[in-house]
Amino acid sequence: MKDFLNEPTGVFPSVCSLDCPDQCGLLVHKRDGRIVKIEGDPDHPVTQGAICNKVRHMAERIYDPKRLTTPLRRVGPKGEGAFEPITWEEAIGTITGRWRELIASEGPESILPYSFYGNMGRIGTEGMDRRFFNRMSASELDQTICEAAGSEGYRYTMGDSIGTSPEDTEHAKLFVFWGINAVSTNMHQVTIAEKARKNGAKIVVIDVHRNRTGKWADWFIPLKPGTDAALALGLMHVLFAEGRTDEAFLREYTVGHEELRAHVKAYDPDTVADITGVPAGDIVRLARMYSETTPSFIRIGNGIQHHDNGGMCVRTIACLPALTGQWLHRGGGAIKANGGYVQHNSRALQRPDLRKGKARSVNMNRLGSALLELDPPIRSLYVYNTNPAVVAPEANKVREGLSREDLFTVVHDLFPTETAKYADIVLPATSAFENTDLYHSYWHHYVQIQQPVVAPYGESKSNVEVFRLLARGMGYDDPALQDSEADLIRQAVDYPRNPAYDGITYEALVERQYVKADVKPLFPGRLPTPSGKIELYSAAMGRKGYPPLPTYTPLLEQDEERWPFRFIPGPNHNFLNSTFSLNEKHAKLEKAPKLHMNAADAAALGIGDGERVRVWNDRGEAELTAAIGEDVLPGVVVSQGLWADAPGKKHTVNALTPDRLADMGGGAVFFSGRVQVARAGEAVAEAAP
Ligand SMILES: Nc1nc2c(c(=O)[nH]1)N[C@H]1C(S)=C(S)[C@@H](COP(=O)(O)OP(=O)(O)OC[C@H]3O[C@@H](n4cnc5c(=O)[nH]c(N)nc54)[C@H](O)[C@@H]3O)O[C@H]1N2
Ligand SMILES: Nc1nc2c(c(=O)[nH]1)N[C@H]1C(S)=C(S)[C@@H](COP(=O)(O)OP(=O)(O)OC[C@H]3O[C@@H](n4cnc5c(=O)[nH]c(N)nc54)[C@H](O)[C@@H]3O)O[C@H]1N2
Ligand code: SF4
Ligand SMILES: [Mo]
Repeated sequence: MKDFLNEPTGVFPSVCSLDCPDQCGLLVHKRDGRIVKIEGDPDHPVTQGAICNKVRHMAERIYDPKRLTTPLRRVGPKGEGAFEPITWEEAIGTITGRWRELIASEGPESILPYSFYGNMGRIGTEGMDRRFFNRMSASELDQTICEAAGSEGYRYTMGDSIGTSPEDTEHAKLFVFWGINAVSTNMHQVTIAEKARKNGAKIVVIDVHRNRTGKWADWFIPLKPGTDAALALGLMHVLFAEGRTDEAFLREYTVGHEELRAHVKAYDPDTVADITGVPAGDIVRLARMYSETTPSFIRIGNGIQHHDNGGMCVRTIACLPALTGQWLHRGGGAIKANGGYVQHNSRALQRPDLRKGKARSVNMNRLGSALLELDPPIRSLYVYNTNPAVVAPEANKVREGLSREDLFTVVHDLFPTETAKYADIVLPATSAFENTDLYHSYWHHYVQIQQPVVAPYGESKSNVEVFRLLARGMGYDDPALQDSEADLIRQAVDYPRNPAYDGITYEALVERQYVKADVKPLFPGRLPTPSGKIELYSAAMGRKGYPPLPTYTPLLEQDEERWPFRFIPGPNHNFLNSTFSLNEKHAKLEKAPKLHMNAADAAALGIGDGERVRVWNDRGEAELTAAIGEDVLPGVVVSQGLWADAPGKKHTVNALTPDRLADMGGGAVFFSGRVQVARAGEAVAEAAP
């Protein structure tokens, strides 16, 4: 290990820990033991020194006076946020004492870990924590909140989360950004597209909101939410009908093209225009542009999969590059996610062998229902790397569950989040810059390391360290539960089954900071699908009860009379999910939690730009600031950002989102709900149910 901590002043290489595909290389400037500046590392081969505004202001988060410094014990009612400091010894003693009692009286499945990727470091998010809860045989969390539906859908078509190499896309001549707000959420893909644009490439954006990415496009195509599969099938209709397909590619590398050819006859441009709201002429024009431009590249976003039909939608769009043989052209094809290439040795890291028997699995998107309804009940919740009171669907149900007096809740975080307010014990977490951890991106192919640049803030501890302490407190004497960070990284990257890890060792990472995984081009070659080819027809899907061919199914909520607006509560530019929502600098940059609506809808409701509006449905309500214009279609409202509530102001948009599950993967359907909108404070007669 390089000892950066011994040098109080200097510039040190780091990696961005946030849940963002770019996973930038960083340079951390330190003076007298304190971070004074963070910038991009020009030596990083993909991100090349450019970073986003939010991480340029990261030091303000690290030293935010609100940051937690000691363990805390709750002294007021749940949800109020009244705590007193305690020692680590007391905290670990209280937690392990309660857990021993629960295990003796109700069994280890009464305890549920709840986590996500607030820090993408693998040993802290899917390493020592998993070992600990496996050893305990606690209930398991099904981590479905982000990309589960789309990943399963993409896998039916392509076999795994594998796609085009991002650096290759600089050769593309057409970029289709489909349901991704890349200017905010994948800025280096935008940088690469800009480079290609200078060589004549065109940029198409297909979205329900003309946000920063839509405004940057050469051609912005707005459509009705949840209708993308129909649009993709309409494009396929035109490609087949006009003889614009690459027949040699279809024969060599796909299964089911004849079935698909017959199937898409039903999706003619007029039918698809009715479904999607995209004019028939535009559908034909886009199909022609797509077939006439090589290489063409589709960046498939997360937005489309957060719908009732999200899995099938991603599976359908993922079929498109095969129709024109784009996978054989450097820079052509698609990226949904590339995490499959750099999958580390998760068995060695997580040690499922420490578990006794099979545990019950709880879908993280249904946390409220799980806390209120599961039998036998969950008696203890341990939350880390996530903020479910704000980010999980049906927030009011989640908060009702978290309010249960008989639920023993522990939250490990850097900040007193909304979720932490419901905790019995709060533990202070180190920031990523205070830890050692292993990183790999779900977009580019580099594996990276973080070595501690600054000492732990206050008494804060890393996830790995806390689980080592909890293991000791529980009397678990398995040596794997005391492994060092370096041990854990060594075990994760020692993975002969994935040849991409050849030559990637702990020592190489320490020495070089960025090591490229040895990723081979997908074609020519065999895909990890059952047939080894792109599955336009998937027998595996048929066996699971899905239509084996790509198919459009409408969203479930259709009661337009009662709830006139489809509600799309997405992320924003200056936060990372709910991270930064408590940091003044970032909240100021974002100004206010907005609701974008069409001018015609606003006029009909007498709402003026900048006015506060109430947004509600059967699940709950939120108060936002109206942003009126032509950036969304009539009948659609879009909010941006997962804000914390302010005194007297309900900003939690997930109070309105459904906790039903998507068609695949147990995924979330954040964007498939409906709402009503009115000026805040104005009484509105609701239509009878
Ligand atoms: N600045 C910033 N960057 C982030 C994040 C953040 O919060 N802020 N979050 C990170 C995480 S965890 C993730 S998963 C990614 C998410 O980032 P993206 O992949 O960009 O996904 P979203 O922003 O959720 O949605 C993308 C777009 O889908 C659109 N959309 C919604 N419904 C539909 C639809 O039915 N059809 C179409 N075509 N478009 C639709 C939305 O308007 C939005 O513009 O970003 C990561 N990066
Ligand atoms: N309405 C709506 N809801 C959404 C989405 C949406 O688009 N719309 N997006 C969804 C998606 S794609 C995702 S991925 C989820 C993400 O939701 P979360 O995973 O909850 O992400 P964050 O809100 O960033 O919260 C991460 C928390 O982890 C903490 N943290 C950071 N580093 C560490 C660490 O090292 N240790 C510990 N113990 N804690 C740490 C941070 O301080 C922060 O409070 O949200 C989902 N929710
Ligand atoms: S949030 Fe994304 S773009 Fe910003 S520094 Fe981190 S990896 Fe780079
Ligand atoms: Mo996500």
